Amino acid sequence: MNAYVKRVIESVKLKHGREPEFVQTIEEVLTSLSPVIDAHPEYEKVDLLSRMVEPERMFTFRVVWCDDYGRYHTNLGYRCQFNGAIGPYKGGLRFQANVDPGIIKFLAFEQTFKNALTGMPMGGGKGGSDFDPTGKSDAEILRFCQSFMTALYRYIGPDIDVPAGDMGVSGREIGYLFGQYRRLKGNYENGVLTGKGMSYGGSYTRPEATGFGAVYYLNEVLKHEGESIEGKTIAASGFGNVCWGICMKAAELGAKVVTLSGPDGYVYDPEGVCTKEKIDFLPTMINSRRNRVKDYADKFGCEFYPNEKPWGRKVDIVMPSAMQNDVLIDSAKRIVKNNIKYYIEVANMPTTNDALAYLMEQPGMIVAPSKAVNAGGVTVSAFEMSQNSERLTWTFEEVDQKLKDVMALIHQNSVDAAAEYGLGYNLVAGANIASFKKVADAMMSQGPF
Ligand code: 2IT
Repeated sequence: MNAYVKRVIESVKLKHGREPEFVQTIEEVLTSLSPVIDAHPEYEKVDLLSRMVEPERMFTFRVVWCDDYGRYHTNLGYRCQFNGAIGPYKGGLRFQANVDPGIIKFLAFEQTFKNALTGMPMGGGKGGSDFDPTGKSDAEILRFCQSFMTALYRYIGPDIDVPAGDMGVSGREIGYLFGQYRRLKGNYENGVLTGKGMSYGGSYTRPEATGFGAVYYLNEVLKHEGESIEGKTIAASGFGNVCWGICMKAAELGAKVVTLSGPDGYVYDPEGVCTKEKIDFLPTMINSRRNRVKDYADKFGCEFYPNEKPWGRKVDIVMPSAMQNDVLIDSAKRIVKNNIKYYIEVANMPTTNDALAYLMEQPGMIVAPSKAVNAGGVTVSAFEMSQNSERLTWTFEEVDQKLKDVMALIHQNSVDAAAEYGLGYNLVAGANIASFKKVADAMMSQGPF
C-alpha cells in the first residue's frame, strides 16, 4: 500500500477510534486509492487526503418534542456537511435509535463520493437523529419533525445544503420538515429538500429511484457478463423504500426477489415479491411503523425465520439493501459456498471490510459497491433540484430514462477508472477512483484547502 495512504489511515484510526463505521469506510476507500496516489504525487504534496477525510463542518443540536401523553423527550440531531467542493452539500436524514456521530460521518463521507460519481453538481452531507420512529403516532412524528427543522433551518438552503430522506425519513416526514421550513423562512424555497410530494415540487420516480437505479446498475453488470436478468432470483434484505423499488423493477423485468428481512428475521417467498398486492404491501408495512417483516409472512403464508438473515439462501444474485454491516464474514462464506456470482451492495456499506475483501478475492465473483449501485436515489434528487429551479415538472418517462442513462454512465465510468489503473473489472475500486478524482480535482482547483 502507498505509504502516504497508510499514514492517513493510521491517523484516522487514532483520531476517530470511537467512530468505528467512519474508520471502516475510510479504510476501505483509501486503500483502493493507493494506485492513484502512487501515480499522482501532487496530492501528497499538499496533503490532500488529510483534508478529504475531515468534514468541512459537523454539528449537533438538541431536538425537544412532546409525546401524545404530554411527556417531553430530548433527542440529538446531527448534520455533517462533509465536502462542498463540487456543489451544495447534499444527502439524507436518518431517524433511527442507533444514530451517532460515527454513523452520520461515515454516511456523509460515502455520500460525497457517491454524489461525485453521479456526475451531478452536488457536494456530500448527511444528518439525522437518534429519534426512534418505531411505534410513534403521526402527531408525534409531526412534532418531532417540526422541532428538528426549527433547529436546522438556519444552516440549510437550496444553494447551501439540501437534505432528503434516509432510513426513518420518507415522503411524510419530508412534508412535515418542508412545511416547518417554509413557515420559518416565509419564503417558498422548495429546492431546500428533495423527496417531496408531487403537489409541492417533488419529482416523478424519486420514491422508486434508489431501487430502480440499483436494478438498472445490476442490468449493466449482467450485460457485461453476457447474461440477462430474466428468470434470475434475488435475495434482498430490508423491506423499506429501497427494497420496494427493487422488487417492483425486478418483477417488471422478469426476475424475482425471494427474501425480505427486518429486525425480527427474514421471510422466504419462493414465488417472489412479484404481484402488485405483495409489492404494495411493503409501503403498508413501512407506514405501520411496526418495523416487522413477519407481517409479510403472516399475510402471504410464507416461511419466516426469526432472528436470521437471508444470506444462506441459494439464489442467483444477492442484494443487501437494509443497512450497514448486514453481511459479516460468516454470511460472506455462506454466499461463496452457494456459488453465487453476483454480490450487489445496495444499502450504504452493507458489508464489513473483511467480508468485502473475502468476497472480492473469490475468482469469478462480481462485487458491486453501494456508492455506485444506490446512487440512483440521489441522482433523482439532483433532477428534483433542477426541476425546482426551472419551475417545471419532467414526466415519469423522462426522469426514468435519464436515471437509466446515469446508472449506465456510473457503471461505465467505474469500469474505465479501474481499467486505467490496470485493475480489470473491479467495480469497487473503479467507483472509488472515479469519484475521488472528481472531488480531488475540484479541491485542488479551488486552492487545496
Ligand atoms: O443514501 C442516500 O443516497 C440517500 N439517502 C439519498 C440522498 C439524497 O439526497 O437523495
